[in-house]
Order: sequence, then C-alpha cells, then structure tokens
Amino acid sequence: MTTSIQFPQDFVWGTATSSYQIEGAWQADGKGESIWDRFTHSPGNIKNGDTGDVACDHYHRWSEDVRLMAELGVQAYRFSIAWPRILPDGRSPLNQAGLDFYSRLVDDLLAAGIVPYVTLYHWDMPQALEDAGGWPVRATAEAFVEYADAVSRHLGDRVKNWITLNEPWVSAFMGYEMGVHAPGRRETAAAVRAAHHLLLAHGWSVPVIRQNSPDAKVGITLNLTVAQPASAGEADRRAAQHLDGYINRWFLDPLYGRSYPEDLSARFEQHFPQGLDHLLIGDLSAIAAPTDFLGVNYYTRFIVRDEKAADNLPPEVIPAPKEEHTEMGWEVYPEGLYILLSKLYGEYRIPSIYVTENGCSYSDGPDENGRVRDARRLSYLHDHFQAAHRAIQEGVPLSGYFVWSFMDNFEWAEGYSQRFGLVWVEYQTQKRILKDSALWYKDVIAHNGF
Ligand code: IFM
Repeated sequence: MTTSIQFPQDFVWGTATSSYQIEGAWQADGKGESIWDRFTHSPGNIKNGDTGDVACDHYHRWSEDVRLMAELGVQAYRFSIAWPRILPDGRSPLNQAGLDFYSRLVDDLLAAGIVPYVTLYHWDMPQALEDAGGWPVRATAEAFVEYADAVSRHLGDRVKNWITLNEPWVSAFMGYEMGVHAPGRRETAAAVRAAHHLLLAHGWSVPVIRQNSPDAKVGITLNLTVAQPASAGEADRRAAQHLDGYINRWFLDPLYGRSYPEDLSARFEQHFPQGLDHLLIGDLSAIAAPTDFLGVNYYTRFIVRDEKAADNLPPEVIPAPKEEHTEMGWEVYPEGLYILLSKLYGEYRIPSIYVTENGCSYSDGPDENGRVRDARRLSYLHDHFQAAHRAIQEGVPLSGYFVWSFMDNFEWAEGYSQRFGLVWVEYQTQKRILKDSALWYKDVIAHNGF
C-alpha cells in the first residue's frame, strides 16, 4: 500500500445512508405510506421478500448510531429525510412528529461535532403522489417544492448543506422504465417525463432552500459512471457515447445550462407532449439554477458494446474481463473515479464536488471473536481514496468524501442480501459492530490521509 497521502486541510470525511434503507418504523408517528412501502409489500419485487419495515431500526436507535459515528470520528453525515414522515399524503398538513424526529437527529449530530448533509429525496415518495401520477406528472415537482420549503424552514437554521435529489436517473429509469425499483412501472415515456420533472423539482427548490437556510450550500447528487467502448470500432464507440448520454449527460448538461444533449434528445423528445423545444424554455433555466456543489456517486465503470445497432438504448453492457468484482457484481475500478472527477471538472468547471457515495458490497461477517475482517472493503476504499487524491492533486476541487454506507442496510431490490456498511448490523438483534474497514477509516480521518 502507498504511504503518506495527505488530503487538503479542509477536506470533509463523512459517511452516508438514506431514510428507507435504515429507518424502519414505516408506520410510526403519523408517517404516510411511501412508494417503497407499497413496492416491498407487493410480492415478487424484492429478493427474499425483504422489506424496509424494520431495516436497521434507526428510527428508534438514532442516538446510538450517532454515538457510533462519533466514535468513528466522521466529520459529516449524509442522510435523507423520508418525505411521507413530513407530508404523509404528499401535500399539507405537515406531520410535526416527523419534523421533530429529524430535528432531534440534527441537534444530536451537531452536539457530537458532526455536520449534517441532508438529502431531501432518496426515493421514498409519498404513495399518495404516485397515485396522482408520480414523477411523470408535473404537479409532483410542485409538491416537492412545498416539501423542500417545509423541511428547510424547520431545519434550515442548523442544516447548512442540502442535497435536493439523490440519483434522479435511478428514480426515473429504474423506477419507471425498468420497473425494478418503486413504483415498478415499465413505460419509457413515463421515465423520460419523470427525469424532467425530477430535474425541475430540483431547480425550483434551490432558491426556496436558499431563502429558508441563509448561507446554506445547495447541490444535487447524481449517479455517474465511466462508459468505455469494448473495442476501437465505431459501433462500440457510439454505444459508449450513448450510455454516457443516457446516464451522465442527460442530467449534467441541463443542470449546467447546456440543455438536453442533442445526441439523445432526438430519441427522447417524442415522449414530451409538445416536443422538447417548445416545452422547455422556462424549464431549462429553472433546472440550471446555480448550485454550490455537485454530489457524485461512483461505484464502477461500464464497458459497452453494441454490435447490431449503436442506436439502441440502453446499449449492451458487457462484463469486465477478469477484474475483481464486488458481491453486487460490480467491477472494482478505482481508476474510473479519477477519470470521472477529472472529466467533470474539465467539462463543466464545477466549483465544488463531493463524492457523496462510494463503497462496496461484501458480506464478510463476524469471526468467532466478533471481529469483522473485511479486507476487501478496506482495499476498495484505499484505492478509491487514492484515485480521488490524484484528481485533487491535478486541480479537481473535491471537497469531501462520504463512504457508502455507514452501516449495512436494505439494498433496494436486493433486500438485505448485500452489505455495504462500515458497520456490521446483526438484523435479528440490531447489534452493530465496527468492521475492520471502519477502524481503518477512523485512522484515515484522524490523519487526514494514510
Ligand atoms: O444503496 C444504494 C444507494 O441507495 C444509492 N446509491 C447506490 C447504493 C448502492 O447500490
């Protein structure tokens, strides 16, 4: 392993979770039903029939979890707010008990010296809004602004870092096109419209959050990847470009004032009732509301091949040969993080970037002495930190890094079969154990490097 890697003095070391994945308590204190409650309660959607009904029971154990974070020495904690705890039916009235929960959490974090980074939407929309049409309907973006307003008014005095949305690509395309995430629909047109309304929800809420939370930093988190062609051939090159457009540029370009990318808009425009040009003039300037940072969730690269027709979407993604893969089946490719960060800064000149998620799923559990020797996670993080450091050395304004995830949790369609945590969770007893990677991360934080 390389020694003496030193990060900038003000670099922020954190860890991340999301509400549905850890909280449980799906009906507590006036919470409404979310699309993930409905989706997991419908048979056949989730591996082993798992649900987030209990998850890590963080809703009741939050104080213990904050203490564990403090023990790790993390400087920041990225968590999300469950929209249906705040607005059980999607629109007013507000559920004060839901706000109080997050208010206590924020106070406790601040008392422990941990800076809260709040994500407003990490996929658990109130079911009532889905019943009214969900993200494919423009009114959902308006409802989101009301929600963002309510939360930022209540927490904005103490929360100074806001992330509007987590991974809108996943919400739109995995939820409405592939149907593997809630709400489980399989309609491309709905997915394309959902993506647009998610971006609109983001853009409309940025000024509202700024108004309610003076001096706050506001951004959005995208799942971004590196799409590489399987060969030097033209069809593969175009296929890789399309995948890059579909996952990365369809979101990045409008957010950074470039409108939707032309190489894809021809294909997607049919899904907008009046076509892209007509509809979007006001929308595009709203979506491009200036933000303070971009959150990047990076896990792996995609190698792309399309022998038949480079115009197919999504193009064929082929398995990376011989390299190491995590238990999600994702190739370990730290170089991709360096490539991605450099490209983002080079292309869009983003003033500040955070890695808001990076991590890996390995199921290594406690040995007979109760120790979790997750050497592969440690090595994954080591190599990705190193790649991030290289990008910083070359001028990328990377401000911080949030390891996904603080603890093992509900991994969406995979249920509890995938463990991404720094902390082991024994689901039967809710016992938590710091894994070896967590102890190593503690050291990295303490030394601001390794
Ligand atoms: O667990 C998810 C998280 O909710 C969003 N980003 C990817 C993670 C791993 O799949």
